[in-house]
Amino acid sequence: MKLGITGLSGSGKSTVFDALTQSVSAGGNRGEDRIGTIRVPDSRVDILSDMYNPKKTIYAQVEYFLPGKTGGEKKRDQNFWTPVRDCDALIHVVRNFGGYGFETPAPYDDFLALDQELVLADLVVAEKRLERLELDRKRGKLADPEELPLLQRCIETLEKEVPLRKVPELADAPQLRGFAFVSAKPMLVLFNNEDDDDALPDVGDLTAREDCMVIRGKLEQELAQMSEEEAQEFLEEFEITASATDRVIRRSYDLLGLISFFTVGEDEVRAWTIRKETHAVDAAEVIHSDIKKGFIRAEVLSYEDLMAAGSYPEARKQGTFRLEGKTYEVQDGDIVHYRFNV
Ligand SMILES: Nc1nc2c(ncn2[C@@H]2O[C@H](COP(=O)(O)OP(=O)(O)OP(=O)(O)O)[C@@H](O)[C@H]2O)c(=O)[nH]1
Ligand SMILES: [Mg+2]
Repeated sequence: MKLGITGLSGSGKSTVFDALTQSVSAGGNRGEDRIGTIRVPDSRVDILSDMYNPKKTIYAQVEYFLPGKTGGEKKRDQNFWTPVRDCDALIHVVRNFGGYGFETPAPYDDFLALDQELVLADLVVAEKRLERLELDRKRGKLADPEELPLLQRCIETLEKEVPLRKVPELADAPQLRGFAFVSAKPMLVLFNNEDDDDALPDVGDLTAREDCMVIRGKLEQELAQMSEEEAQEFLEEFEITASATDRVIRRSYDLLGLISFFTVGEDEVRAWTIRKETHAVDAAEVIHSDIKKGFIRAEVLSYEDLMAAGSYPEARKQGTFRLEGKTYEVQDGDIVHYRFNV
């Protein structure tokens, strides 16, 4: 999962990136793209690892991407959005702190302002494509008959200043996937609040592809650089229940409809990330294409049932262990052993 961090200039993107990736920006980030790979905290993996004592324990991973070119707002052109086009979702950082040298925060206005930039960027792409299709038509070249009406609907939507993620039929249309529209990407809005403020500003009605939460960027950045002991005291003092990393990852998982399943053994305990409702045979492919090809059966035990039984053999005795076929929908927390044939 790759999450692209975006936001108006000075909203706190670099600060939030440091907090999320527990890194220190060496004197700013002028011009350099930054990528931070973070393991997804999951206590179930910790417990499975204690149980199996494997040679390797591998957590699921999330990548945070912060484009180096933040540009002044006026300098942002099409190229500005190119680097985030391959991200699975956008994290939109919105300034909601003031202080010396800062204008009074206007989070809702700022949120809309950046959203309009996304809308405009997509409008340019869609209109270019429409021109191209018309040219092709005149030359007698056949196009996908479904693409044109979809594209026209995109343009109508964008002209109304509505981001495509608000219209699920457009945001999900396979014919449009190739355009990687930025306003169609799921968005997690992070309001970057003052240290002593945890109120959530308004963003209007949210759709399934949108979510928002408060982060106190500066505070969390400091927190990310503390020792565990120091951090614990700090968490209590500011009544933070989980670090920003944990909270943002969890919300991103939900937003993208992602879940984890596990493989366990003496060699390796590992978490794998899939979308909800993925069939067992497709989940196999995440591990290796051979397992999908030679799929026979999936042996499945839920994490809860394993915990209740205390051990794998005991779960087998209790009958909580199941044999599932290709079309079984893998559930969050399933422990899966694939039987396959190559
Ligand atoms: N009080 C307060 N200040 C913050 C917070 N987050 C960031 N700042 C300050 O706001 C300024 C801008 O933060 P950056 O993280 O550099 O913002 P940015 O979005 O990366 O800025 P550009 O890269 O220039 O677009 C810095 O001086 C930060 O210290 C916060 O949560 N509270
Ligand atoms: Mg920055």
